[in-house]
Amino acid sequence: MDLFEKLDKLRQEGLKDINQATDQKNLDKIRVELVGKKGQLTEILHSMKDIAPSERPKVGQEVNQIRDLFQKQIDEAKNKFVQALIEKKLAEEKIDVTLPGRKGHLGSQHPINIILDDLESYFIAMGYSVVQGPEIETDHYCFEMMNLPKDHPARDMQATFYIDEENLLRTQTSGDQARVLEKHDFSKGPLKMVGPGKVYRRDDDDATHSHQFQQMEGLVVDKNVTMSDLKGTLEMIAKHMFGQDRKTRLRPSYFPFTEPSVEMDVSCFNCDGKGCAICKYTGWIEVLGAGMVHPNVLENAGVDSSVYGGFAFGLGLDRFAILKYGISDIRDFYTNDVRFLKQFRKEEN
Ligand code: FA5
Repeated sequence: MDLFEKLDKLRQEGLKDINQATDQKNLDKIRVELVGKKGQLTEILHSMKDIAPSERPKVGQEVNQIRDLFQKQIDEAKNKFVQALIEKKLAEEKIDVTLPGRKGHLGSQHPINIILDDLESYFIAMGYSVVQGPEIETDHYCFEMMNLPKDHPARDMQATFYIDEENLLRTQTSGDQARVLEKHDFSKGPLKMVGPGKVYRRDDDDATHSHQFQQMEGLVVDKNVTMSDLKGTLEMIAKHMFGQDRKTRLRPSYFPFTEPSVEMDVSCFNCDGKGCAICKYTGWIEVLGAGMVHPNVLENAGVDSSVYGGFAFGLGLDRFAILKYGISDIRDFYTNDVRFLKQFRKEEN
């Protein structure tokens, strides 16, 4: 068989092979065999040295034509495979837009966070700023700056988790008072802040006591702040939170950082003041401590107590939540029972 017959045979068989390719991989194999570097066409080109020089241009031309033909057929076959693959994918991944969508389940906000957000917005609207102090607090800010030197008997009022001599888990958010008082520039206006956060005490847990709970500190310092400003503020908070009908009372109390000091009680949600196990048969639940800022607290922070005075309060967010939602055990806030939390879920659409 001469070279032209060989080329003719290769053209026919090559075209047949390309037409019969089963998939892209198979087609690629055929391409390598026909037009690849070590393919049959290249082999024929190498054998040109054995033929008469006058024949060589003709053979070369023929080889080029066959290569172009193969390449064109291979490209067409490849396009067909790609097209078929796209169609298969489109058919498989078809979306039925008439199917109903999947329902997203909403989580619920923790009741204490609901109260916290509500109170924060309330105070912000009255021009207070919101500060956040550290949960691991120093003895210096938690007690000493608050007029509670070491060995002061009133330290027993708040059983403390000490980390070492100087560091402790804060028992109250009152340290925030000292921190902001130190920094406040009174030439720019009065100081009005609230400081919410977690606090810790070595208290025995019961229906209204937890060893970890949340407080919101409040502090207002300016010239001419009076006890009636404090009373008005506390009454407004209570009415805002519990409605007009809930009874409240202020009792004289003692805190080293305020003078005079008071505590506010709200009538028990469970017995409406008659007395029950939740309110320990008093008819009242204590929600906050407050008073007029002690001059020593101002002086300790470098504020002139002969010019400035103010009021402060520390309210128990857990107690607020107990009274607002009628919850009979504070421990429900910390056990993370989903059935309990679900009750505070906003309506799902
Ligand atoms: C204080 O912690 C003062 N720092 C409050 C204060 C601030 C007074 C500024 C004056 C000026 P007391 O220990 O009473 O005070 O706690 C304040 C509130 O935290 C209580 O009224 C109560 O609502 C809440 N509370 C106290 N102990 C617990 C507890 N173990 N579990 C849950 N809530 C508690």
